[in-house]
Amino acid sequence: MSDLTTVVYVGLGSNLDNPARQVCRAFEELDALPDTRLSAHSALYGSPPLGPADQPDYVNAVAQLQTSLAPLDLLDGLQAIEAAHARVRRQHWGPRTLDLDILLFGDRTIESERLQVPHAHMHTRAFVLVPLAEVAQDLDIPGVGRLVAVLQSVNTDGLQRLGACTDG
Ligand code: ROI
Repeated sequence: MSDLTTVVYVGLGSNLDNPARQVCRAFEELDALPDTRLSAHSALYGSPPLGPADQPDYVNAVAQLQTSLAPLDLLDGLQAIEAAHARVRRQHWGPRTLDLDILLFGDRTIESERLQVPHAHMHTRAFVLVPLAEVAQDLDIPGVGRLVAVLQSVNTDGLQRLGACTDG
């Protein structure tokens, strides 16, 4: 295995089928991806749905990975984990069993059909930025600015720190 050189941040979200368990299992599954290790993760956060309000609240978190995978290979791995969790058909902006989004891939900017990095909406979403700040205090979001500055401008109403994963 080559050096795990790139630091990647992944946003996790779930609002179906015991969301906290979905997210906690996903931490372990991320750590088990080839050429990849989970180096840190945030606490779990409860957050009201962005988008249609007639869906359950979400559990959100952020994982920090070290990987030697190429971006699209990592994306394939994340999509395989999502598929393994998905028992419910997804609607656009509707409820989901597990969403895994690549937020940042080292300091790279990526614009391809399958992948946009930095994630297009990350800098407006408290449920991404607040857990991200737990695992990356002093980060620069390419094209956006410093995480600590961006954090000042987002509305954190309703975001609730739920704490760590528990066994079981
Ligand atoms: N809302 C919240 N609070 N958390 C999410 O992870 C989330 N994910 C989504 C949409 C439907 C936009 N809303 C969300 O994909």
